[in-house]
Amino acid sequence: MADQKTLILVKPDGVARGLVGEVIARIERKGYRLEALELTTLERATAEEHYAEHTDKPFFGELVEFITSGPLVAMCVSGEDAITGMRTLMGATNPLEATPGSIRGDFATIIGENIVHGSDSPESAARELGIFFPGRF
Ligand code: IDP
Ligand code: MG
Repeated sequence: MADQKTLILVKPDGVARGLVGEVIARIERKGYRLEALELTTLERATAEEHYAEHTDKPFFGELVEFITSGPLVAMCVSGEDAITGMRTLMGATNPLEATPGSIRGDFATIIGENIVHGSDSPESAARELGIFFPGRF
């Protein structure tokens, strides 16, 4: 058990569909805390840095296109085992496999537009929080 901080994004599809409040409500209801929150539209270079691990994937181009297509909400979320806990709250990457009751299971149908991002490890969380909230966490 550990108090952790993680980067959560409500991606442009979630913002466009008016799901920001819904996602935040689930995070708060679960018992996690908001440490920082910002509405922002990513520059291409920032998006490429954020998704650097996927540079060689065939879907990298559309991924960067999509994440820069409109405003997103970036948050630092904290709590006990918040990194893994938020991944559970989000559901599987592919909404087809995401359990009903999870954010992706309840609100998404396709993998490219799956509403939320959450860091997948302490190393990713530190790196990603440094991109979105430099010098703060
Ligand atoms: P994650 O968001 O659950 O951590 P990752 O494997 O890190 O999943 O992929 C990053 C994002 O890239 C996913 O959330 C999804 O939107 C998109 N993605 C992943 N795999 C595919 C794919 O095969 N086709 C299109 N988009 C994908
Ligand atoms: Mg990931």
